[in-house]
Amino acid sequence: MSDRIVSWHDAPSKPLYTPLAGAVDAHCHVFGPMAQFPFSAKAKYLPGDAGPDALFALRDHLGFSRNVIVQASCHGTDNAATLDAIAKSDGKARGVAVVDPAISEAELATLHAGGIRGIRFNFLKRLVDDAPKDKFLDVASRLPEGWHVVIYFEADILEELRPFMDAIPVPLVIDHMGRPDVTQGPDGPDLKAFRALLDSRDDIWFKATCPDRLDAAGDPWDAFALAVAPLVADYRNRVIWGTDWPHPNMQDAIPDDGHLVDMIPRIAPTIELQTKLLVTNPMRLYWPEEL
Ligand code: 0GY
Repeated sequence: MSDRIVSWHDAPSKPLYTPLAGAVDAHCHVFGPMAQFPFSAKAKYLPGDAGPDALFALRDHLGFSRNVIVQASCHGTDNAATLDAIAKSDGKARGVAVVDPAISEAELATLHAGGIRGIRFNFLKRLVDDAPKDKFLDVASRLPEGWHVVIYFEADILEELRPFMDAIPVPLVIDHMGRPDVTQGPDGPDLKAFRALLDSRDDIWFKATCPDRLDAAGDPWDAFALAVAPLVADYRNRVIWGTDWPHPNMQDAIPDDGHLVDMIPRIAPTIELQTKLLVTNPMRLYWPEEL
């Protein structure tokens, strides 16, 4: 690794769509700043600094009220940067940590006090060296009350992961719908398999996120809109949305975050769907005590 990667748009447009009051950007990250929070020695990419000030400025620019900050792989299992951003958010951010599965109950309680409400298991080989299922299951059985597990995987290993996911005793949230090939359309094999997963348990949630990663045709990501809108409608009580800013490791086709926000009414065309996607559902997962 040499140069630090700047993976985000330097001047995102103002979206045409105005998010509802109380809307949550439920999938975003912070990087560093490196001088204060060095990246992991195992990081697969070395990003530029994208700290809490920039994240909160984007939140306000796009018209969101809150953030859920997901620990990115470049920070390994040291959640200090994520916790620092949550602490600086004035109660407007909570987070998802990545932990060493041997973490103690006391350390988990400290993360809870810092605003963490879930842990993330990342199965992308390009991002992490190993993903030990037995150890993941152990820590998943020891989480503080009300927490969930976020899982990031690609569509080709969904079936292989089914027994592992079945064994997780807390709610699951699937990043980017398990990265389906959206060009197959809403009834294609990848989304069919994903629907079968959702139908297997009523506590599996998902993020209707990342047209920029899933639709190679690019902005305005029509294939994504076509494939994902029916999923949002059919599973409206367990879907959330996020920008994915600062778009880890994106080097080509860096998305305009304003255009990402304009995807929302295309996948959630009614006020009811938008309220669930942006407000009620993320609040149920991350701020349930406020409902
Ligand atoms: C995402 C996607 C990616 C990266 C990470 O933790 C990470 O580094 O999540 C990716 O490269 O696909 O959701 O942020």
